[in-house]
Amino acid sequence: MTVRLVNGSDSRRGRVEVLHLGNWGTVCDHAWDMRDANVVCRMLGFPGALAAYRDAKYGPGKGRVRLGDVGCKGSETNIAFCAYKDYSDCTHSNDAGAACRAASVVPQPRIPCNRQSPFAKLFFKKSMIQRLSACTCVTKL
Ligand SMILES: [Ca+2]
Repeated sequence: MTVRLVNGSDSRRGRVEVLHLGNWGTVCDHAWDMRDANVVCRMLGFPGALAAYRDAKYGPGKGRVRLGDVGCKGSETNIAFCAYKDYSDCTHSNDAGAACRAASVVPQPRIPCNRQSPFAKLFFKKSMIQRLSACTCVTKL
């Protein structure tokens, strides 16, 4: 099953939608909780969830309310492996939402420093202090 987050202020939050047989649908918030949101967030490449929202926090979706009574343990790699009903009598006023934790900071790639790089200046200065002839810049993720 494929998921996405819709209508949030950034890619880490939004209304949870699932793709099934070519159609995007929403998730009923009955039984929607952090364990379920954790699975959704990890499916999207985030380390986990910050919050699980009910009552269409990110607005009502369109299409079918695709999943109901989602009962993840929290360790599943896909919401398809969780218990759920593939039908729901919810309306879109009960669409579930999620906010995901930001991806953890990983060792960042070092790029050659140059004066055009927006992140170069600080590092260039620092390297001058250290009397280095070259410096390295760190890209901001
Ligand atoms: Ca649940």
